[in-house]
Amino acid sequence: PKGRQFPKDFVWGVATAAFQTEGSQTADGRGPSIWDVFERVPGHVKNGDTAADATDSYRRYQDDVDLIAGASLSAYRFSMSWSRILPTGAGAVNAAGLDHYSRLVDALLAKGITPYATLFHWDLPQGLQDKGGWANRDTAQRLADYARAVVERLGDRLKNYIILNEAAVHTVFGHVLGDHAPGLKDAALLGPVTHHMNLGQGLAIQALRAARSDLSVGTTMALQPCRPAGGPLAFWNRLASDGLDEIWNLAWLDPLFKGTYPKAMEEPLKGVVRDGDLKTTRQPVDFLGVNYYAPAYVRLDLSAPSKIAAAAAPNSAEQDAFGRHIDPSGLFEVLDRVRREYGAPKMLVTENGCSDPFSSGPAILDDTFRIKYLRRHLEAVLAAREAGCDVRGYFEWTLIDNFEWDLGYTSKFGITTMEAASGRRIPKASYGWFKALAQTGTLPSSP
Ligand code: GCO
Repeated sequence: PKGRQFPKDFVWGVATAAFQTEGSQTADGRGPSIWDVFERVPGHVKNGDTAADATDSYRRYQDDVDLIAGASLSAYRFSMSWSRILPTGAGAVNAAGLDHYSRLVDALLAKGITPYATLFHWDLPQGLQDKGGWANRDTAQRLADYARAVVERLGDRLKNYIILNEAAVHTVFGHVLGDHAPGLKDAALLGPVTHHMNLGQGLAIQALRAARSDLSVGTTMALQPCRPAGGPLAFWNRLASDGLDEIWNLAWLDPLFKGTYPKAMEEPLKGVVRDGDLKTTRQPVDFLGVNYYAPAYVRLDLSAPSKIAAAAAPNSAEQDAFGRHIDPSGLFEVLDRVRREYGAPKMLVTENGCSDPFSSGPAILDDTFRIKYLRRHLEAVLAAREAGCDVRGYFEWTLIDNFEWDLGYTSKFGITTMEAASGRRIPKASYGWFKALAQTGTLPSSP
């Protein structure tokens, strides 16, 4: 039926990130990133797992490309490792690092797959962290240098760029809560890190545009509807929820689309924003990348006043194995909010997916749980399109079970998995399901 039909030119893809898949951490002159340092500290990553091997995708990139082609997908979103290209984050470009991405881009194009490259998916060169990382304003310029190095070498073939991935996660989990690299726990970093990433994003967009006029440039945000818990503290829960919404969503949307910051960022940004900065953060983009997994449920935590917010999901909420609450209406909500409040930009869902409850044994290949999750979220995409949202594509997270940050290899988001001993990739049921969808554009109504 027509109501379940995606347009012919809808972009179907999968997404991955360099650190989660590549391995080969010292190959061809790669310098260390903050995640290399962070993952080696006992207690940081579950089971002491590291991404030293990951899915071996640096060496097996052709296998990955073949899988993507085998699923009839038209696009691949991967990220580049900054410290392969600029091993210390500054100074001379490492041509051997760029060679790898050049080979990957060529391999994709040879199969008719459009590459979408994310420049920063959380793996800052450690050399830049040693100078303060994103708390240091200078890092914004370094991001622009990196963008320039990439486009000079690859811009003739690589046309789609995503500057940042989920800067909110990197800021809050990496610098305020400490669960992610660089592992800092300092609320005072919220303002500087947020602003310098927004500034760097603006400078990088300008650098790409200056280098070529034929690029499609965007950025990717982790948009989450923030939902207050009810009950006797509903009024306070609403305040906490609105505050989180400003820090998590608006602190990224507003500077890019409007050249402003929301009220909750006023104090954290004191002394950080300089004259003219908000002209730089406000850049026209060719698309906004939206990553969506779950809403954030919020209540004011009176027992721990240092926290502004604590989880407060309804007991009834269905969860994936990651502990995320499954609610496709949240995807509709964020897409429609961007349409209404930010000038209806072209959007791509650049990540959506779930962690399967069956993490081992033969059941892992029979991932009906994932199929159902994807199907329900794609219904939300169709509904958003019907409501006027200009959503042009959908990238499933992720191509292959990989290194899930602080959770190591325990959390599995892939439509394929890897046989550890051989490195062989094995498709799950969802791989075949997604392939049929990419081929027909028709969303089935079950499971
Ligand atoms: C994200 C991350 C991914 C995660 C995914 C699953 O951008 O959140 O891009 O790296 O693996 O979200 O948790």
